[in-house]
Formats: sequence, structure tokens, C-alpha cells
Amino acid sequence: MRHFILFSLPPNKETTETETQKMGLKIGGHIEKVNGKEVSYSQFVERYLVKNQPVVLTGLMDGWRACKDWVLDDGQPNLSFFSTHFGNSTVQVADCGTREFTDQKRVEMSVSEFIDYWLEFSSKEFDNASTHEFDAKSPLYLKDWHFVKEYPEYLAYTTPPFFQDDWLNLCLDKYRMHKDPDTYQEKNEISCSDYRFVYMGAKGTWTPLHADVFRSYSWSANVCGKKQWHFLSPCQCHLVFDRNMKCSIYDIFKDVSETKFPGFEKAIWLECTQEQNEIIFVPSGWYHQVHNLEDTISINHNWFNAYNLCWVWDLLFRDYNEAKEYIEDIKDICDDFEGLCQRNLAANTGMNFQDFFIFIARFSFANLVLLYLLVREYENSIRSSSQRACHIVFNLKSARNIALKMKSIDLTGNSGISTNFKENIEDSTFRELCAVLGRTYRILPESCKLNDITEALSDDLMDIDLIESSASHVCSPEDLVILIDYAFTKFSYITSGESALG
Ligand SMILES: O=C(O)CCC(=O)C(=O)O
Repeated sequence: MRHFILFSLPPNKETTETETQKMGLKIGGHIEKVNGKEVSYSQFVERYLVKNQPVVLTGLMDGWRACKDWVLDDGQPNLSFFSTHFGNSTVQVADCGTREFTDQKRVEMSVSEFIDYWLEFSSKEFDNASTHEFDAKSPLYLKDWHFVKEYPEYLAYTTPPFFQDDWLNLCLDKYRMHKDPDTYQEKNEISCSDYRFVYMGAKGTWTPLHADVFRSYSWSANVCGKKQWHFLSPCQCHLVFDRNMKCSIYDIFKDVSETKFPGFEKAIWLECTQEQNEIIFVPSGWYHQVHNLEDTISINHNWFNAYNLCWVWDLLFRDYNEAKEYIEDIKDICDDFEGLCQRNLAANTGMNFQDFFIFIARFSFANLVLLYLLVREYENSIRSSSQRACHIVFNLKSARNIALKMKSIDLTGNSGISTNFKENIEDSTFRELCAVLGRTYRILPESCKLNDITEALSDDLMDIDLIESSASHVCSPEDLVILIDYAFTKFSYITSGESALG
């Protein structure tokens, strides 16, 4: 991309020239826009997932029910549709004018209440008689609505194939990421246990500067409206932190203190205006701030898979060290210091080492099952030309790589780590996960005719001789490496080739 520097103004703000110099960002370029229908899955992987580059995709939202039901003929959000059909849902709403720690203050209300507020806000009927406590400087923004979990039958949209290899949400459909025995509540956990969201906000609503949860990838589709995005590449992210690398800038358009954030002026941003029916892909670890330039409804998923698993581990390890450092002074008087660090890690980051290890072990087992079934299907004639086999091998290599990194650190305090390949295979939930993953990998073209891999799951899987091996019981990252290596040796005629996609 050609690099050039220009200045960007705060969205929707009349600004004098002096102010522009003070608040302007250095813009080094814009995000590429491509027609998603003209890009193959492997091209998408190679150009954006592997290179960790943002892109805007057009042409991928045809036929979405959301685009019909949620939008009026003039392109405005169909607010009354939401009140009528989903009005009783309870949602989280951000007050865009009020900061609370590193995010905006959140309040809970029903969708009907939010829509009533929005209609009142838009008609600018705010005066002293208003029933709402917020004013026009504090617009409310509905965020993180777990719409798919709440309305699974409604089928508002289908996830575009580029984003379907989503281990995070596939896992959370079947299992919980972290179960804290002290705070666990069945109902709450289930309704909040995914990373598929709807966002709705009037013109002027916005999201502060951040990098995504778990350093996942995200994609965000504009059902209606327009968003302005500002992105900072991971290699420049230190520039938006304070001197201690503890606290990052909240709003890049507001009073950024040069003393506190000395690197900010040097940061070079990518800018993007995302229109209706466009999907933006947000890569791992890119800081971004987002402004709704019009009344906007968007659908947004966070996700990770073998291509960005290392980002998740790096964040977890960094957060663990921070959690440890934070309570270092009570180490000597603490009975279970390591256990406390892990509890704090789970509370702050959403998972701890044990959760992540069980997660990668489970996906390793599922990929081993799929590899085994492919081999059986082809009666051992499969070669590394099979894109599916290559992808599965790539997944296993990625999980193995993380297990190696985990192996190199002291996991004392994680004695709870234990999982068993054989027991997983006997478990119907795990078999469902394998089936969904197998269906997902139909996005990868096969040169030969291949039966639906998932049909084989109804067969007896117990003849997988891997599970009879002593490596079947996995109690540590090292055990997982041994199990994957065992499979790689057994299927060496496939696994010795490099992944076609990776
Ligand atoms: O649309 C927004 O307001 C924020 C979305 C976002 O930050 C994301 O997708 O990561």
C-alpha cells in the first residue's frame, strides 16, 4: 500500500485549523476494500489471516434476514421492529459520554426502553422534562447483545465462510470457557457464553480505543449505517501506552496528554469508512477506535483459530505475569499463591492457563479425529494434496506449538489439568464438536470426491489406535505434544508436507 500522511479530524466535529494540528491524527493509509465474492478461502487466509492485515469485504451479506427486517426502505434502522419482536430482551447499553475505568459506563435496560430512548434522542426532545437521565452529549449505545444465543431460531444472518473456522464460538456453543465455582450461575453463563454480538447506536455513538478480547480476530458487518474506524498496527501499539506500558489512551480525539503518552504523536493510523452491507475484518492485536457516523446496526463476532492462537497465548502469558506482579508482596503469606494468580487471571482475562490448555487439548483431539476419519475414508490413499488434511495438520502443528510454549513455563498450581482422548470420544458433546468442525472444513475444496466426514462419526470411533496408546491420557502440555507427535509419526505420509494454507 502506498503510504502518505494526512491529518484526520475527530468525527462530526467542526474544527479550527489550530485545533486540527493539535488533535489531528497522522493517517498513513486506508484499508483495502475487496469484493468478497472474488476471493477464495485460501486467498483470504494467505492475504489477511496469516499476514494479520485488515480488509473491508463487500458482497457477503446477500440474503441476510437482518438486512431486510432490520432496515427501512430509506436505509434507516427499523427501530419498531426491534421493539415488537425483541422488546423484552435485557441488554447492556453504554453511556458514550461517561468513562468507567477503561471502558464506557454500562447500564442494563430492555430493548423496548432502549428503542424509546433512541426515538426520543433522535427527535431531539431532550429538555428538563425528559424521563431519561442522559443528555445528547451522552448518547446511549447498545453493545454486546448475544443475539444469536437469545434468538437461535430467527437466523438473522449466516457467518461468511471466511470466518467460519471459529474455534472460540464453536467451543462456547458446547462448553464453558471458565467455570468459577464461587460465582457460577447456569442461566447467566449460558446466555452470555459466546462472542457473537449485535451493536445498535445513533449517529455519534462510539467505542473507545482498544484491542479485542483475547487478542482475537473480529469481523463486523454493517446492516445499516456507516462507521469510521481508526486502526493502529500491533508494531506501533506501544505508542498509545503510558511510560509504564500499563494504561492506554481512551479517546484518540480528546486531550491526549503528551507528558503521559509521549509516543502518541508518532503513531501512524489507518482510516476506514465502512458503509452499509460491508464487513470489516479486524486482525489480532490491532488497536482501534470506532465512531458511528450515522444511525447504525452492526453484527460482530470475535473469534480465533490455528492462525491466531499464538496471539491468545501471548496475551494470557503477559496478563498472568501482570497478575503475579500485582500480588507479589503477599506471596510469602499466601498458601496457594499460584492458584490465586490463576483465579485473578481468569477474572481479568476471561480464562486462565488451565482453561486454555483444556481448550487446545480439546481442539487437538477433534482435529485428530477428523484426520483419522479422512485417512479411513481414503483407505490410506490420502496424500498431502488434500487441502482438508493439510489444514487439519496445520491446526495440530499450531496447537503443538502452543503446548511447547506452555511446557517451557512452570505450571505449578495447575494440577487440575487432565483430559483424556478416549473419554472425550465417548462423550456426545465432544462428538458434536467434531461434527461441527468437520462440516466447517467443507469450505476447503477437495480434489477427490469425499463423503461427508461427519457421517462417519456415527460409526464406532474406538478403533482409533491412537486412543489405545499410552499417550491418550493428557495431563500436561508435554503429554499433548507427545500425543500429536505420535499421530504425526503414524500419518507421516500426510504430515511431512507443509500446510497448503499455512
Ligand atoms: O462497532 C463498534 O462500535 C465497535 C466494534 C469493535 O470494536 C470491534 O469489532 O472490535
